[in-house]
Amino acid sequence: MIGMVWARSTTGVIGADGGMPWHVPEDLAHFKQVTGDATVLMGRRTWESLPERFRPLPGRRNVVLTRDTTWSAAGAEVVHDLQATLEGAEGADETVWVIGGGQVYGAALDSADHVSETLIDVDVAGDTAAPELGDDWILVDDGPWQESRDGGTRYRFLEWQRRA
Ligand code: VY7
Repeated sequence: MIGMVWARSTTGVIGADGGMPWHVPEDLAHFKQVTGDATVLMGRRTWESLPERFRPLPGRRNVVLTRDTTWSAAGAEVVHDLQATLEGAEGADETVWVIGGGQVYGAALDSADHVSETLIDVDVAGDTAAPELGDDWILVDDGPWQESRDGGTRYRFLEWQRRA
């Protein structure tokens, strides 16, 4: 299974200045639960965006995509070929969660069969967007709007699956 997990504003923004421009701790807990003990695949910029004490993301195999053949980081398994990595995982019946960012979501979209989306009800400026899910994506679960205990920002969880 190749899944993608992201949080985006209702206006489509997933990132600004190397971070996520809102504060919703419930989303971080959701992200941790969704990714479980699976492999997480991220771009090098997303790796750099994680707070240092959470790198690598604990309990998960952390795979980092970069074109830079000199790049390395403790706890990161470096790959340079996204398609080969995803095909290898599918062949091995391994679950991979693509966790960002914008470039990697775009490149992995056609290989993914599941998207776990958090909608954040904010209108913020950003420099990174989530890809559009086309007609071949079906909403299989939509949670209610909830209010964050920390600041009251509204958010909801959606689950999408690619039509078989
Ligand atoms: C943000 C963090 C940011 C600030 C402080 C802690 C959804 C997210 C991602 C990726 C959130 C982040 C964290 C939270 C998760 C913890 C580690 C610390 C863990 C995504 N819906 N939300 N993300 N972390 N792809 N999709 O990068 O993270 O999982 O252990």
